Amino acid sequence: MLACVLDAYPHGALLACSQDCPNGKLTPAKFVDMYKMFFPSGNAEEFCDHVFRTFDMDKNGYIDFKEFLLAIDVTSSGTPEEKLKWAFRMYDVDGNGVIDIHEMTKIVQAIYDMLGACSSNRPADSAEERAKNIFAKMDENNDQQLTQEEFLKGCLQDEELSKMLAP
Ligand SMILES: [Ca+2]
Ligand SMILES: [Ca+2]
Ligand SMILES: [Ca+2]
Repeated sequence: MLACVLDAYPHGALLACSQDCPNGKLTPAKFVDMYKMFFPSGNAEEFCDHVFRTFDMDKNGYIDFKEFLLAIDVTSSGTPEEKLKWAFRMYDVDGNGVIDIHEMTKIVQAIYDMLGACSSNRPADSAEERAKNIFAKMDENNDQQLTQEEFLKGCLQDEELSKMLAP
């Protein structure tokens, strides 16, 4: 369901960056603009925040050229495992090294919002149900937290999950 999202990402970012960011710095506002070109009918802002946070490695508020290249590299030619590690960082909203159910729900909701009116892409279950299902599948030791290991293992074992979380 998300294949189009990350497919669109590298090319769109490249475009936005070369045209609008002569100083090589991609700001959150530019980033959202770029996403809106691909998802005009949905609300992409929240999802963009999460993607931006993931790519802004040094947390200085913009994506510089080096971060940008790294992002392009991972999203276009990274191994499944590398992509999943990036996805894990996106889902781990507070950066404490584990994903809890609230973080999972938040991201899934943001993805749903972005897909918006694009109803053919939008699954029938709610974001909360979806997040719970993902969690149940991945949380091996039932401690209500997903470690990077559980996340990677869960995705690599389940193609459908993998496609949804890190297309
Ligand atoms: Ca940065
Ligand atoms: Ca966390
Ligand atoms: Ca766990």
